[in-house]
Amino acid sequence: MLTLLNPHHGLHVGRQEMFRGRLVDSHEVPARLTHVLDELRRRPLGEVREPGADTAALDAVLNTVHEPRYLHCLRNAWADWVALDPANAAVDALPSVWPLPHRHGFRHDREPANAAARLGLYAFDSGTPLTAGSWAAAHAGAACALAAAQAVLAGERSAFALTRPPGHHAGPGFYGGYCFLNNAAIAAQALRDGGHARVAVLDVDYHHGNGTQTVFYERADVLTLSIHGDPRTEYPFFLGHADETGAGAGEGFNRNWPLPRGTGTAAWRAALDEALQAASDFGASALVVPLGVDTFEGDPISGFKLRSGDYPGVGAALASLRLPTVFTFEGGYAVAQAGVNAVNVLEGFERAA
Ligand code: SP5
Ligand code: ZN
Repeated sequence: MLTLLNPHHGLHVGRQEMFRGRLVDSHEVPARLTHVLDELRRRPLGEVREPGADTAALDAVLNTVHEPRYLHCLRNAWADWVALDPANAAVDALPSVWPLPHRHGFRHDREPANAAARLGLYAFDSGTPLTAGSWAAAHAGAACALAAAQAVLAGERSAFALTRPPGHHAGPGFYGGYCFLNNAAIAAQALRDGGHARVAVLDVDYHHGNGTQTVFYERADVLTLSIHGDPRTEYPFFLGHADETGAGAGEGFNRNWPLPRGTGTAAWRAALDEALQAASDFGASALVVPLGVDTFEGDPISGFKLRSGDYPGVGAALASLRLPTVFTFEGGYAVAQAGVNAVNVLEGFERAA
């Protein structure tokens, strides 16, 4: 399996995230990725390459998945944050005021001139620190996702976008959940643009892939599937229920498997089998897997009970679809085990492929 490595991931270093009235240390740290890379060097699965610059293609796919004003805000967010007050350079940018939906009367069509307030228009939580290098890291990560899709379009059976910050919580015009640009949606869109008529996204991260669901919710050409902690008790709380099945032309092209905290391997694998069947019934000709390993029993912020030894079987099950497949690296906060767990999935996929 070809790996597309984000050489600039380390430019995004969140210091703190807001959690229950306190700023706590960021969970989404650079070492998550370096552990995966170290494990890939111990158990090589193929070439590890940095993506070349395909600026025009990247701009095109970014502008399809995300709104221009959102991209503009993100690109300039750090400079604007520091311009607001030079002292801001010493702290991460976090929002603290939000416009609730229109039914509450707030407007979303005007961007505040105040850079801190502006973040509230685009961020849906206060747990996603935006730092000096966040845009550079996320943008280079999107290039990895695009390059992974392009490699698959050129004939690779599979490719792995090894990048952070992660992406599956980011939507057309919003960031959150440690995510800024939706790498999985970018890969899926690139596969569509490259000629795959039907693309399935099967999200196995512990958290609901709300961003990806929202990007494709009214579309019939990309089936979005997510297995995750039940949003009644688990982040991101406000999306991810089983009755979200798509809208308009996309009706019937979204499915969710919310599972209770404490879910173990057997029940999780049963949901995976249903999701694989859905992808197969859909007639997908390509697959994108937002690969979070925060389903691991030792994850500090999650509640499923998968063990390291379960992950090769997860990879083998994904390979059973026999589709060209792009993996994007998403969550997984048991940092020291993230490498073993992620590479277990990929190696299990490779062996069964
Ligand atoms: C990509 C991804 O997995 N994003 C997950 C974002 C979860 N953010 C909310 C985390 C809540 C953190 N709880 C802190 C517990 C401190 N002991
Ligand atoms: Zn997650």
